[in-house]
Amino acid sequence: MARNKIALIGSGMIGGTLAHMIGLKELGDVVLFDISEGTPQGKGLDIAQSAPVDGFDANFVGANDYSAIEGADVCIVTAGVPRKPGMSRDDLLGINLKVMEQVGAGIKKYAPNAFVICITNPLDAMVWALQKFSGLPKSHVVGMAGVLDSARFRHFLADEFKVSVEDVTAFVLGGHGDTMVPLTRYSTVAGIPLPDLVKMGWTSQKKLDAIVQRTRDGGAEIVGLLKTGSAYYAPASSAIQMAESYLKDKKRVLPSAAHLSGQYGLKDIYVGVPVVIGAGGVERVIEIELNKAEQKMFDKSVESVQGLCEACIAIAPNL
Ligand code: TXD
Repeated sequence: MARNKIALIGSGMIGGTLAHMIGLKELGDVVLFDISEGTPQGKGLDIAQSAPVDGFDANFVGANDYSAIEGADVCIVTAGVPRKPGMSRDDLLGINLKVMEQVGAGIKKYAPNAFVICITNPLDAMVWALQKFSGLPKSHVVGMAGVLDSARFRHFLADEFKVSVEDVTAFVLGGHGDTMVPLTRYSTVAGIPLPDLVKMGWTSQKKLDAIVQRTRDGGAEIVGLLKTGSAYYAPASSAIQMAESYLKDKKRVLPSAAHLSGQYGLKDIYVGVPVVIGAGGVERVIEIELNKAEQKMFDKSVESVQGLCEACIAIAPNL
């Protein structure tokens, strides 16, 4: 059986990290694509030269022409520009929407059967636009944000509780970042919900609220520290968890920006919800009961995503 073929559309900070992690996990052959000449080729060659040391067999190709992604099983899209300090994710919309149009055309032409994971910001609007530009089935176009936001939440909680990150689960809904909806009653340490841990004196509600806010600001905190760009290690790890669930039909339950066709009372929008990812792509959207406070936060998140999509339509009326 031939190896999986994974195309990375965008070979910058996240793209290069994706390529390296895919090699180390021996998930398949990698095509690094970019408009920057030399970057994908150089990173591909460099990672290929690390393979004898780390013991993985895979082909790494760098390309500036979409034909190189022909027949890819998975496409992970980071093409576009990241934030600089002081910029919001939404500020990237104008530039990155045009990039999504080009990427959508390339995938439509050369990899129409791929499972596409979009990372480019503003994520919830870009993945919605990418699905429309590419014309791929909605089950095969998904956005990576919730796995990253919940990983940030899990890291801060594990740090607070001094327990293994492996025993902390987090449940987040909604748009990526500021309007993220962390569901503390569904987030647990070894199955013990956070509200119970507050009652058990493991932490205080005040500290928990601060952790939620720090998670919301997780991206901006790193942008402020790095100054030249945004996070790339945890975003790459998060996208790979989604790709692996597809390639190995693992049916992981992962928070992802998925297309809603009536779930949560919403239609023709992409927003962060828990989904099952398997060989069929996004196989199921999991609908949970929200209490009044959670519903209010979710509605606010949906509103901001809808606003971004309207801004996209104002720029590209054919959407
Ligand atoms: O959780 C999330 N979804 C976010 C997403 C987490 C972190 C970063 N987030 C966003 O990912 C970020 O705001 C950016 O929109 C993307 C990619 O971030 P990265 O840090 O990888 O940006 P880089 O290093 O600038 O890489 C982008 C590459 C770069 O090599 C450009 O040459 C290339 O994209 N690029 C293009 N490739 C193809 N086609 C076009 N038109 C194009 N324009 C730029």
